[in-house]
Amino acid sequence: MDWDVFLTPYKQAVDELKIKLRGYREQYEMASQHSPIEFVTGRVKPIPSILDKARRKSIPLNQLDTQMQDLAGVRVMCQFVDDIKIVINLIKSRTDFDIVEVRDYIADKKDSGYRSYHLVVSYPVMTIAGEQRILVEIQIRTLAMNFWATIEHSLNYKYEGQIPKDVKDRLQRAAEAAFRLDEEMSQIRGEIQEAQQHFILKKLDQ
Ligand code: 0O2
Repeated sequence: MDWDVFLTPYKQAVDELKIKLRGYREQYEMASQHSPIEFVTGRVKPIPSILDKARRKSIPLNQLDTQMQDLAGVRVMCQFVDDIKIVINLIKSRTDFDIVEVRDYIADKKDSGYRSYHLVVSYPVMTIAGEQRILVEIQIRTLAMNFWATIEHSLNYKYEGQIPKDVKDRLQRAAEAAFRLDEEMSQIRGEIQEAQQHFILKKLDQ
């Protein structure tokens, strides 16, 4: 298997989607509006991780393109939980790719404590041989969700998937704290917006 050849369109898809999604942030900035997108990252899964996941999930290497949906991954970070819905709607309204699957781990968090909204999209990459459809997993999450997931991911790596019970318990508590942080921030934001509205109405009265 020539990995470079196989993964080249995946890299192209990640690069293009990063530019497209970052473009929204620029537009909100230009309009002096709050951007629901804080920042965007992306990666092509490293070959050792692909081989590892293929082994774990019994995916034949010749079926990676259809069976492994996150070979190409793009992550969108938001400040507030409400921003996630806005980003989902922006993505759903696009006409340059199709959504093929949705996994809502925010409404339905994983046992690990993981929260994030996943959209799998079929993205057309224009190759010299014509259009090639590439599956890309777009993960949308708040900064707090991302903080938790990043730490949990590195612990999983460190303990090779066998996180000790006491660390797991701590991670559960940390996940709850991250959830509460998101709630507190949403409330603070709501109060700020209310105060701003009040201020605008008062000015109009004058
Ligand atoms: P990496 O290193 O992030 O590239 P599965 O892999 O079985 O959990 P599936 O069906 O492949 O699930 O897709 P799903 O549920 O969309 O999850 C794939 C990706 O979501 C993972 O990629 C992680 O990025 C993220 N994710 C899912 N569950 C967890 C979790 O419990 N903790 C953290 N930190 N991230 C999670 P990979 O393949 O793990 O690899």
